[in-house]
Amino acid sequence: MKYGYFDDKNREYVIERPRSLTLTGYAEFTNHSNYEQDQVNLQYSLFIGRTLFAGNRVVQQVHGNLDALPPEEQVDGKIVTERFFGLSGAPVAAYCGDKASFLGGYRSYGNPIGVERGMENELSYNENACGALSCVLTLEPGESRTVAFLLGEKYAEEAEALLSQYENSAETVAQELSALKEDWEGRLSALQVQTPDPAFNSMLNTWNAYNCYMTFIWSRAASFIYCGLRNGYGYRDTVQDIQGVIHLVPEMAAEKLRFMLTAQVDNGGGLPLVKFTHNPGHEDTPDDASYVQETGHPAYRADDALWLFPTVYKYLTETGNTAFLDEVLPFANHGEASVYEHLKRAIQFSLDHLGPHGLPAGLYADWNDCLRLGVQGESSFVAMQFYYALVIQKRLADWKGDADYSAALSAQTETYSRRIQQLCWDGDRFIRGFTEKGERIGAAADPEANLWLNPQSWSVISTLADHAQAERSMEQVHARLNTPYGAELMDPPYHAHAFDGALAVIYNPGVKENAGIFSQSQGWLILAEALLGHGERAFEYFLENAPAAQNDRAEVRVLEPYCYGQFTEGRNSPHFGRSHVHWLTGTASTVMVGCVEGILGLRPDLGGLRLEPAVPGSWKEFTMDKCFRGKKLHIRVENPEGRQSGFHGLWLNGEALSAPYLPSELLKEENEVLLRM
Ligand code: IFM
Repeated sequence: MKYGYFDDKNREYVIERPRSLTLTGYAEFTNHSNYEQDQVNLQYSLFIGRTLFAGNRVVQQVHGNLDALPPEEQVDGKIVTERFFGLSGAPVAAYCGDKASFLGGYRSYGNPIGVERGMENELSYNENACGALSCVLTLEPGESRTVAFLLGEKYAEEAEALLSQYENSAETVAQELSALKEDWEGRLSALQVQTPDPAFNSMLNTWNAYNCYMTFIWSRAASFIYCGLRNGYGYRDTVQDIQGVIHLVPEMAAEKLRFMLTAQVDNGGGLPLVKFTHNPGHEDTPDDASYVQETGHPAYRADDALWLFPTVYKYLTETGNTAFLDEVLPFANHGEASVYEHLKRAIQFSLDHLGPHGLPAGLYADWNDCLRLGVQGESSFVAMQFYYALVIQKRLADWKGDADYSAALSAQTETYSRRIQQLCWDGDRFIRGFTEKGERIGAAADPEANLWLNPQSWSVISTLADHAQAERSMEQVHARLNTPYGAELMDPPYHAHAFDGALAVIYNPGVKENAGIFSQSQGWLILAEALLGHGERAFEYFLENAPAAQNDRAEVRVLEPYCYGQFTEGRNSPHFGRSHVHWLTGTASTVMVGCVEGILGLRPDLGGLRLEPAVPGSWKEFTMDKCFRGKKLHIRVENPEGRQSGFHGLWLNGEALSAPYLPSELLKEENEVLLRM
């Protein structure tokens, strides 16, 4: 008997008889809403759950035995919660509420018995729960039907109401999907670019931006593979993560920035850990034993508050909202001050904690968690951050007309520039710092870890390095640290010559801080090369590490092809190129900044927007649609001679400007900008 035929024109098999299809939807419930409890306290979390069937849904009750409590009453802070997995648009034919019954013994998600042989309406009581529902649809030839599976945490009445909204699911689902798409397009629309490189476009327009939203919301504070559930936000991580979304949602970024400013102690230092229950004005600090005991953080970290400078500056220059500097915000412990004063105190904090060479003292650690130079140790990375803080603060002081302070900052900038240069330049590289015993770390003669990435890129970002130093040290980076998967954090890895605080030695060589390719640093590298006008190098560093550019070696990288990971295993690992710790990584924001400010050259300052792209010579033309201070910019960049950087001409709405700079007062609501390189 013939049931159909092959349609040559449309290249498809056309079935001519009705077909019955069984559709099965499946979702797993956690036992407990606190996933740590769920993982490690099974003697409790397994025995509070059960599932039941309610016509069109499997309901999981957590603490279901408390259903006799009068409203508003709790036992040990607990009440019944209900999650559901429901079906709308077709009657349920069979269900299952027990994960083990659904999968079947010695089976996996690839061949669940509940799909292969059908479900037998089992429920769970003290087992791992799931929601599985099937329906049988009979379709005439050419007919299509849509049903919706819904997952939620709602009590019966609301769950019913929600499910009933999807009875005619095709239309509702299409509407919701398009609303969701619109919502995301809105969040991503403040910067959209079209360059000749599809991986760059995909990362910058969508996936890197999405990754930045994730880190912005969660910082690095909730992950199965990143510390589990932490008890608060890391200061430096969170302040850095804000940078990734400032160009997209500046006001949302400002809210978080305010929050982080209120986590600054009145001595200017940042609280290493900002509790989820943070109560500005009333917090203990690392000077109090209670804080140390509660958070596990024994001391201030030298770099925490210094991250405020680039982040606040990015917000001010992106928005032009310099009134932000005058907003008064509380300190974490007591007192309050303007944002400008908060920044002054951050500088003072570093000045109050200088080490024996007169550089900011390491305190507990710098950006590198595995580098303990000691309380009196001195990190060149922090010294450069401090120098950059002075440079930024001077720009702000000049903007505010704070002449005496500006003069003091000028003098300090000179002093620290000279000091860092004298102490940290080692002929062809900047060293990594000094331990409190006075050992120099990262010098050319060291047997291990004699070249470090971050001091080289930060010497450029901070504007400390002179041109010759920048060229020389960045060349060293390329020659010694770069690999097809990105640049290693240092080389050679620690093994037999680690000093006392070189905690990186605990890791296998080529892994994490022990000469892994620490992807966050790749963002600074992209930025540094772009600031030097080296478009080819900046882009090479982008491509090496960009998820979207790894599809032809996905089996090596392993991580999802759309999100950044914390690190990639380096040359010293047998799994060179394999990446780890996805989503919650500072890489998202540093690479975003490296691409936006670096490669695309969109560099706002207090008066307007500088346009200084640093791109591969093969990019002959590209466009950028950007919202800037409420105005729309349609920027076309032409690069007929295939340059990596440099300025030939700029036209704003047809008028020629003399520099690659758009003063904000010249901008209209909509602007056509042509930049010729
Ligand atoms: O800077 C740190 C960060 O705070 C936590 N993850 C690792 C980074 C580098 O050590």
